[in-house]
Amino acid sequence: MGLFGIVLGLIFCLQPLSSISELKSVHASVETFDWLCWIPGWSKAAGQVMSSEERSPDLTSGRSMLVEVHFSGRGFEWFSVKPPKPIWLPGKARGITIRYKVSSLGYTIALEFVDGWGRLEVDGKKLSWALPVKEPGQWQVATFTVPENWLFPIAINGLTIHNWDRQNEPATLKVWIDQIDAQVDLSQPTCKRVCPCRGDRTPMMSASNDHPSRSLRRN
Ligand SMILES: [Ca+2]
Repeated sequence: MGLFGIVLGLIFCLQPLSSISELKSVHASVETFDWLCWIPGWSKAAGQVMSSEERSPDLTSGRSMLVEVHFSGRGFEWFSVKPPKPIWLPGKARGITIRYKVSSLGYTIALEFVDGWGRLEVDGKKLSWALPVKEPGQWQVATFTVPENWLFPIAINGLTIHNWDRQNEPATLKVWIDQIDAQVDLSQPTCKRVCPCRGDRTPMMSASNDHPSRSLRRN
């Protein structure tokens, strides 16, 4: 179990049962990119991942992850990066907030998820969210509202960048990604499923996130 899970476990253990139901909304920083970058996955485009000194302007310290993708201009290509392990979000994830900057318009940058049954797609639809890019070269902060009908808990499983709309254009795209936050609902029924004090084993419990940069704060 990673720091994230341990802290959550302590919160659950220290809460009297009568007050657990009041602990409904928790806001957590689940990935800062201050200490490590994600790892390249199965990709058709060439590219690399590196740590960058740049950071989102709403943060006062730390680094970001820079993904550089080289599209050849010879058809559909993609580049994927993944965290060392899926980042499981306990309870019901309500919102995922991410900071990012993209060097050019016209490309798809999608945050990928996996659901409680380990599925990457349901009914032919990928569990993903395409980051809205308004202006190239500008940091943005956007929040994804997680669909109510997903099977929880869910995990953040990576990022895929592709050139569907610019398949014939050779180009290098740079994407900076900074801190990801999650808003999760830990109401009573879900707490019963994940509370480590009771020895329950759930997907959240079995998937650790040993990331030293993860921190937790309660609203
Ligand atoms: Ca950072």
